[in-house]
Amino acid sequence: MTSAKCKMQNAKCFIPWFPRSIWEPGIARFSFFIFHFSFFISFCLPAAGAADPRRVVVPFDFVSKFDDGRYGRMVGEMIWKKLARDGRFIVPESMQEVRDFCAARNLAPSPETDQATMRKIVREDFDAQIGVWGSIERAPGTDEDIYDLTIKCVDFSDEKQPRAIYAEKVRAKTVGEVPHLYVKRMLDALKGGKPDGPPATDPIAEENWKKGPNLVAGDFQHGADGVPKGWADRAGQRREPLGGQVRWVDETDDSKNRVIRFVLEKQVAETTGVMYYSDFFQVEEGTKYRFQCRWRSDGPAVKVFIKCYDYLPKDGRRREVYRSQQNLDGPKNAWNTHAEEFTPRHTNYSPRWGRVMLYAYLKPGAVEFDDVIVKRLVPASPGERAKARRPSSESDVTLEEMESNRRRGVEDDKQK
Ligand SMILES: [Ca+2]
Repeated sequence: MTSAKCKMQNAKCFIPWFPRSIWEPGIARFSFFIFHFSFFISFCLPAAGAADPRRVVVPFDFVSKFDDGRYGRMVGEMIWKKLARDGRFIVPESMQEVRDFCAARNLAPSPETDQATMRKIVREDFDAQIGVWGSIERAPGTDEDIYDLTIKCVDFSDEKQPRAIYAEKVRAKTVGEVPHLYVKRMLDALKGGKPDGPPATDPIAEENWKKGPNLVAGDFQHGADGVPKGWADRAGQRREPLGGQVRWVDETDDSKNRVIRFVLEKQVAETTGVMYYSDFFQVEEGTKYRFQCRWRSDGPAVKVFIKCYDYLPKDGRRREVYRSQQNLDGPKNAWNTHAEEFTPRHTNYSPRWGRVMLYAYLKPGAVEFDDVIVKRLVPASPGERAKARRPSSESDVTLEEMESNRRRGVEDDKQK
């Protein structure tokens, strides 16, 4: 009913570069697309929005300079098709219409496009909430089937705090990985609200994620003597007491919420960076875990390491034998959620304890962390449990690699 009214109104509003198909049946959805420059129908927007609660997603052609955009258009087309078929979101009527509209307005989203510009394109030009864009380029100096892929999927619904739904920058080893791995993950994140990591296909794992205990005290709400429960009382390369580089404070815009704030001076940002450890928690080799946290940065690059340790009697101490390095990517000055799975393994040792290391570096500024979660998803297979210390062919981390990782330590982390 409302949509019929809108369609009628839209029909009066002649927009020369739109093909006829946008007024065809079943496309009340497309009326979203042209609201913003149809002045006299603006009263339809809230009504139509209420009638269809689905969010509007605009996929853009990916940039592909190496073949003049051909492959990039294929990726855009593929994403559009998958979204259209899924039906959970409103999408433009076709990629051709996205293309025509972009061409008419000189819009060219690329991974380099800054957040404010993307927000304007998605919110104002397209009157949508979510944008998907990126690039795909043949990897330099490699054979033809290897591609550098960047995917960005951001929800701009909240004017002030865009939410990164998915961000990936990877080298795809085969062209098949693009649709089957990365685009699939992006779509799963979009549908399930899970920002990163593999799709939620394992019901037991998801049940464990929902109901299992958090292995870290990650909300930073409680503590004593200026130290949050479950976290170290010192921080940074020099293990200084909290209150300097790392502070346990109220969130700036929410005095009821406690967070961890890193404050990085230029000199520190460009050298050691700042790190902060959780307490140890028990892990079991071969068990799959999921890490998740919320974070916000106004400049520094952010990483998280989940380091796992074995106990070496001859050294009389714990030794790091596994680490999951997670690179957090998302818009600046906005709360982002990062989630990623990891499975501690080692060829010769048995990871028994883990701890989370929050880390920021590269540029000066402030980073906040909150709601850190580590949960057990899938237990180790019986075979893996029996492994003890016998070499495992499943492990892809050698002792030598772990050793060199350990030696390189933070030096490694500084180089993006
Ligand atoms: Ca909190």
